[in-house]
Amino acid sequence: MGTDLDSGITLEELQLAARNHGMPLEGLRYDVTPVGMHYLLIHFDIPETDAATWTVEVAGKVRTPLSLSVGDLEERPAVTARITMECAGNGRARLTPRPISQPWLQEAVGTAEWTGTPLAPILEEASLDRDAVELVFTGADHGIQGDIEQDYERSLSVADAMRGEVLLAYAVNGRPLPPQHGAPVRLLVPGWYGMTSVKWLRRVTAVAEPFTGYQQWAYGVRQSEDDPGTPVTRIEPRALMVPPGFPDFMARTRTIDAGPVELIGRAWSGFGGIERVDVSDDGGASWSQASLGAVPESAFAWRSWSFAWDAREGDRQLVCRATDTTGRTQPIDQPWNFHGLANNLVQRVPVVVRRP
Ligand SMILES: Nc1nc2c(c(=O)[nH]1)N[C@H]1C(S)=C(S)[C@@H](COP(=O)(O)O)O[C@H]1N2
Ligand SMILES: [Mo]
Repeated sequence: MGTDLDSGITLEELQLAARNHGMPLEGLRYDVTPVGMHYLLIHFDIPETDAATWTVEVAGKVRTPLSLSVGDLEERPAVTARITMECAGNGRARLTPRPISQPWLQEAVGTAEWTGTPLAPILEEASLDRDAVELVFTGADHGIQGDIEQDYERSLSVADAMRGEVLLAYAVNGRPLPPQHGAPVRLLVPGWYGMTSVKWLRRVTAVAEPFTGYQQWAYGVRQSEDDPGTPVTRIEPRALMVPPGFPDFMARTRTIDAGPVELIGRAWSGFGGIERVDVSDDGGASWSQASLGAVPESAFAWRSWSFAWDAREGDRQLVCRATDTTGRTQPIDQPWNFHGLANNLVQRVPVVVRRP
């Protein structure tokens, strides 16, 4: 059937996959992902929220606690920024042995225009105590993970939370946030993997000790459960292409007529701009450089690329690989980690090129 995926996906993984959808790769065509095509990741349930009565509390180690309604946030200076978001678990389902969680293949990405107000001036207004080291962001969703009952919570150091691009967002692609993307207010941390951007944001708590909650631990690159590991932060570079030709319904393998074909795709990195994208049609034995689209206006948005492919008859395997301005690139063979995080293995697309 032309698929090399491990067939052992469990019903529990399928249950998660049906709730948390990815962006169909043909969505790479759009500069801004239509909201319904943007990937989704929701650990527990989408909570019931009411924008009319919602408040975000700023509390803990602050001199002036704040309680901000959605109206208060809308009255503050507004910023709209194009931001590519990706789930840290993207690619996990291709690892062997497969880390059991949301089984992303490679589609947990999207780019939206988020509107909100910068967090830094709000923290300045609240006036953090001198011993505050981190801000803990608490969502309204609640559940059990790793046998621990919890609200969804993540923290940032004071320095990271004070970065100018960090927003409390209340709109996406020009409309109020829909329930699944965090209505009525979410945190948005451009350049970082998605877990940091807490949805249904209820509380921002300044604390004097580093936060050690479950989700802070769970997003670490570690080799085993008791390995202290390295926290996942910024998005590793990745390029994806729109698979060319047409698919087989089940296997998704591609068929295309021989001749000139324009391959198109996007590339991004949370560490800096994209420097180059390389394309191979022989599984990575030989590479050519793709043409890059204009440098995006936003430092946190993906960059388009295209490649004039001469599709010769036979079985081909397309591969694309991004390199960012810091020299980070994508592995050809994936190193494994326990939760399958920050995994940016190159995309491989098998294509049957037929005589026209
Ligand atoms: N409150 C809350 N915030 C959350 C999550 C969640 O489950 N609850 N999931 C996180 C993860 S893991 C990701 S990848 C992003 C996904 O954002 P999106 O669904 O808007 O694409 O939200 C993050 N924020
Ligand atoms: Mo995620």
